[in-house]
Amino acid sequence: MKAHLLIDIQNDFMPSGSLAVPGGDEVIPIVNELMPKYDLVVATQDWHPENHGSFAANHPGKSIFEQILLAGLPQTLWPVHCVQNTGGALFAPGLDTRLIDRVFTKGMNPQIDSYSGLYDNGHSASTGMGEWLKSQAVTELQVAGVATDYCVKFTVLDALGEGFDVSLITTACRGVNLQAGDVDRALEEMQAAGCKVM
Ligand code: VGL
Ligand code: ZN
Repeated sequence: MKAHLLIDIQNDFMPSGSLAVPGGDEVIPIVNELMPKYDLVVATQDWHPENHGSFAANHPGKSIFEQILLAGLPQTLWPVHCVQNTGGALFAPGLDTRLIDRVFTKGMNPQIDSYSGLYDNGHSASTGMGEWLKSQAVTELQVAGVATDYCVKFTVLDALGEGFDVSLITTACRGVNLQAGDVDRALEEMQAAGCKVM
């Protein structure tokens, strides 16, 4: 079975959102057209409590994009984004959510971020996605969404680690590029780990 994996196609990652990914909205028409071609469509949703430790606003004196240690792990500080039950956390308008079979939320623990759709950044808790995909006999994943250099990359690396055959649909991914070249380096890292780049 082959699944389409849609990463964080949410308002706050669209060009007008609080953690805007340039061109993030351009992936929507592409994935809408692709979704019907898969046995299953699975989406992730970044879903943070207001007090989440990845928000610069929760660390007085710290700035957005600064690096800190959060419960012992390196953490980039982000603008407040994808807060549970706010508009910013909703799937972006135009995404045909009727074709999504399952949604996995991530990033609920205030003490640890979760870029990957499968595990938190410390690999201490599973979202259940990998287990569920295996229960559905899925062996092949084709990944699209945002951001290429964060949540897409870590989802791909974890999925490869779980033994899935993973391809990245690069035309349907957009990245943050906080530092010039981050997206290119992320693509190289994913390929080196065994991901096919389409
Ligand atoms: C993401 C930063 C913080 C992403 C989520 O979806 O790539 N990036 N939270
Ligand atoms: Zn987040």
